[in-house]
Amino acid sequence: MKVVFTDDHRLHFAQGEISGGEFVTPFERPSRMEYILRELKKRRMDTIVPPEPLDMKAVARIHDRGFLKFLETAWDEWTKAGYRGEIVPTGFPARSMQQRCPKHIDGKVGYYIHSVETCITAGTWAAACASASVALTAQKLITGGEKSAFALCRPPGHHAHDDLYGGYCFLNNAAIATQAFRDSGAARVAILDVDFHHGNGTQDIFYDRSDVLFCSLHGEPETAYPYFLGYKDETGAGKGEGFNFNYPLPAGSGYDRWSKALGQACGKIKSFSPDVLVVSLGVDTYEKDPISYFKLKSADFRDYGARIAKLKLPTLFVMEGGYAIEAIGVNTVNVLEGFLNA
Ligand code: FKS
Ligand code: ZN
Repeated sequence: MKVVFTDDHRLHFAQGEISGGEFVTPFERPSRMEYILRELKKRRMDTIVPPEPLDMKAVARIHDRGFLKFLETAWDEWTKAGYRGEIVPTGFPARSMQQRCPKHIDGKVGYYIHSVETCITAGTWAAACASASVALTAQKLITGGEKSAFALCRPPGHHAHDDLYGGYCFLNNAAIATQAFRDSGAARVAILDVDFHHGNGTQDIFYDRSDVLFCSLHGEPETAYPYFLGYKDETGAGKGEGFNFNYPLPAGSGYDRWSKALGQACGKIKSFSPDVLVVSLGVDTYEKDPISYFKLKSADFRDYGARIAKLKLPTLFVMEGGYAIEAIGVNTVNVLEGFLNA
């Protein structure tokens, strides 16, 4: 399986993440990629392909123009306003307020963000673009005939809506690749999101569409980030009704429970009979993940990789989360190896 990757992800490394009222070193940090690369090398799965230059038109198929302009110019505007820290919002267009984008950078940040742990820095836009180009290059490999590919994306993407960033995500890599599959001839695309966190951005982007099926297994929104989306009764809207399936699971869920939900999601994917599958691959379902509460063991990742392979679909794996840094490589590559050896 070819792995698409670039070191440009390093351009995004915020100094801080707001967690428990403190500024801590972000959980989503550059070294995550080193652990994954090391494990890929160890298992000789290291055919690394660099991304092609970013096709901004493909990004604009998913994201709002004003949002893209904001991400591109935010750092410049922020520093020109005299601010010296990383970009953190102060006010939000909350319930009962106007949903209009203001002119001042402070207002714009509040308008385009949905959760404040995620800081923008000088290199964030370049890194987000590089990450999207990784996903698009891997998508092209599959459109060109590869059975599978791994887009080793960073920063991640599944929390990014068409016009909102947050949850460590800026551009929705999986959604951009999904739309690119559609635009290059695939009639139906299924997305399976196995990250611990609900893929709120991806769900919202395709919520009213019947050409893209979205299935997500995640911590229940009552007790897990992103808190405001991911309930079971969110099944799609309009034409998209019946093309969105959420499997929220309670704290402490182990592989037993999790793999039953996976079986249900796989059933939905089979009946949808897609041309291609996009897997939002987060390994923060691991028992020792510092910010999540499922209890998957390293061997379980191999097992579910093999179960995904049983769908017998061209499959694009897109990297999302995973914060138990010493195990992130083993768990990620276990999924890929389980898939390849099925
Ligand atoms: C820590 C709270 C952390 C934010 C969690 C974001 C999870 C991101 C992710 C992604 F795949 F996008 F990286 N709240 N006090 O893992 O879903
Ligand atoms: Zn996650």
